[in-house]
Amino acid sequence: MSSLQEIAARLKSANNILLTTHIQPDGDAIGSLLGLGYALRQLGRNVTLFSADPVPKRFCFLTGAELIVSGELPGADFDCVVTLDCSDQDRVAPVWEQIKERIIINIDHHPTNNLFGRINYVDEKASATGEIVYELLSVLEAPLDPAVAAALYVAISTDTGSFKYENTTARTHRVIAHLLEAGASPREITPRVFDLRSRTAVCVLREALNSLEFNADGKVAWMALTEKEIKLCGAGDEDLDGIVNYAKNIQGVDVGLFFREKADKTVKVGLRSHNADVGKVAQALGGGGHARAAGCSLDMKLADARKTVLAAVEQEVYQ
Ligand SMILES: [Mn+2]
Repeated sequence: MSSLQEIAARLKSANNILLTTHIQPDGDAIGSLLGLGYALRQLGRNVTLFSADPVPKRFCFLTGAELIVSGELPGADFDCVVTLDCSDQDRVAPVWEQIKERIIINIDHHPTNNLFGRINYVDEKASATGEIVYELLSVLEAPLDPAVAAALYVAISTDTGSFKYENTTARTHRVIAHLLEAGASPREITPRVFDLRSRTAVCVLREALNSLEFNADGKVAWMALTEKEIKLCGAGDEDLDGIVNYAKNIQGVDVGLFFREKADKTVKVGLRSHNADVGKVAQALGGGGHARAAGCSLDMKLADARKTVLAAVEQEVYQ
């Protein structure tokens, strides 16, 4: 494993740097990208920010979000590529062929990281990649201005579920304290990132709640949406984010499930739990994730997917 000092030295000597992150970027992906991007620009480095998928709307208010290039990788000759929050090559699949020969600096916090970079810095104890970027900036002696602070605040607050998940540590709060001192404003950020919902998202949530059912003596709650229902609401991926938590957070429920029929007729399943190891269940069904947050895709009819997953989950719950 490399050190942040080594990474800082590389970044200071590189001429043309590409910063990129994973497909379907989340708050940690975008926040880390912007935070490191600005700081390197302030240090006079030539930096390109790239995300294969567009920046989700709720992060577009962040200063510099419009500078993130998405879609096609601009054909410049990068001598250094930094991947942020990516556990393996698949997470940067759309550009992997174009970047694989470059010096890749892999900065991440996923325990499953396969160290695909030439230089790897993976800190499993960090709540978010944004927390590592914060440390890298202090090694780089980059100034923390309000824009950098806001970007890193978004990275850390989203990956910790607003400081509620078990990855939240004392170090997380110390970093956040510095970000607030540097000008990050929860009052500006929270409504945009966490609270605001599009009408489409609320419409599709209503449909999902309408489908709510319980199994295993109320220990399992599940919701399901057909492709037709999703289409009628005009909902996209972003609108379906977090719906599964409404099932999980009902009193007496240990496991919440959300089944979603895709256009290709496969069924995407989100699994969340308080105690049961749903990661194990998802893995047995060809998916993956963490013990209390996992997912899988099943190539079967919605009703069959429901039966299959419910049977596996019930076995886990009654263990
Ligand atoms: Mn992350």
